[in-house]
Amino acid sequence: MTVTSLQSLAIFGGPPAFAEPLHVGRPNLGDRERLMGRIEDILDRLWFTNNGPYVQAFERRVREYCGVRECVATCNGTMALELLMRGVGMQGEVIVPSYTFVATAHALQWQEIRPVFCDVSPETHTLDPSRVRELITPNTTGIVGVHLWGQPCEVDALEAIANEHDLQLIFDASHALGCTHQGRPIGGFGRAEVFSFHATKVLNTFEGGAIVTDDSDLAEKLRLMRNFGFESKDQVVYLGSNGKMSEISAAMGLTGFESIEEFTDRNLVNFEAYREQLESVEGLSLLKTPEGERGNHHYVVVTVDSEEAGLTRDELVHVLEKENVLARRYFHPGVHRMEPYRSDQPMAGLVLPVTDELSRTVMTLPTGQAVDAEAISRIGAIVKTALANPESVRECLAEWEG
Ligand code: T4K
Repeated sequence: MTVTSLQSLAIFGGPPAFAEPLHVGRPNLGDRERLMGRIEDILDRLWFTNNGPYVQAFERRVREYCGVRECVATCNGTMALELLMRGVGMQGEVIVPSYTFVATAHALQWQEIRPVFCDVSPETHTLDPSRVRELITPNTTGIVGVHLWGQPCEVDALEAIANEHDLQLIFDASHALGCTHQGRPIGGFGRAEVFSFHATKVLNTFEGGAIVTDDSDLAEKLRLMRNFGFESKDQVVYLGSNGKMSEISAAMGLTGFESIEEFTDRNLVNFEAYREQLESVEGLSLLKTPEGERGNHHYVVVTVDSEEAGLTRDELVHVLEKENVLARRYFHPGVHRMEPYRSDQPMAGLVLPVTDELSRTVMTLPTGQAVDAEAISRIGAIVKTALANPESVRECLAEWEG
């Protein structure tokens, strides 16, 4: 059902524009038959995990794709971050953005390393290097840059700061497979980078992650740490955990890689369709990939200026939810406002004005294979209809809440 008038909006009792929910983060699926063939093969071989042939092939594929020497595949992105942070010797304090998924900070805190929250730039939503400098103390051992939304963060400036102060620099590239910085694939920057292959990511292994690096000694250590520290049968030479990727996950990843261009092309087409719908709407701005960089457009990120638009981000999200468009308020309310950070660091917000503003004003819209131009045009019509009548919409939402 296409929304054409105020009264046809679902908040006023019209039928939802979509019969089924449209999610942010619907998994991308490659060729189902090839996946099933690989799963049959895994079942026939009775080799399910512990560095099997599919995991090794997946690691090779990631290495080629990112142009790096080493890839250590893991059971998820959070475990990859934890292993890497420990592997490079982070301790004491580490500087991270608060405007990220909570796992970036949890991976530090889990190991009793204090995340020191740094503000981001309003243009890119990634770490503001000038703010990073201000937060360095004698206890600082590292910096975690996040390529949020698949937008490369300010890699060169962060590298300069890390070199100057002798700090470990790693990147949380969970969103950034397929992105480039100055023509070089994300994956080869800093000491190492981490990808997430969670179901909601551009390429997924159901659950999964990987650490990529050019440092072979570090990779060797991480491989031991990923497998309880086993060097060979019965020989444990290191403190380790269980961070291994399973064969079925790797099969999913290999299958996804065969369609990766299709996934990113579709995201780009969707992004352009959203741009056509929303770019000229007063009070809305779409985050664009910086000039000269390549993004994967896996997240469609819209900032809502309520003064200009007439409705707040939260009001617009409610309108969309009633239409079965499940826009997300990533990354609300900012990690520093979540436990345990809210209690441990109650003053952190004082130096995070941009983070607070973004977490109040940003929403992400559905994209990926589950969305097409027709769906986006319907979403555009909902947004424009609601924003053309902000007072009536607000009154109606107040009634829903009442
Ligand atoms: N660093 C960053 C910057 C990250 O964004 C993440 C993860 C990590 C580190 C850690 O990586 P992992 O350890 O997760 O590999 C989701 C994901 O669970 C999380 O992986 C992701 N970031 C984050 C941005 O999004 P939630 O709590 O929003 O997930 P959930 O369950 O609400 O799912 C999101 C949407 O996706 C839902 O609307 C429904 C849809 N969905 C989800 C799943 C799991 C599906 O349609 N099918 C599915 O199978 O965190």
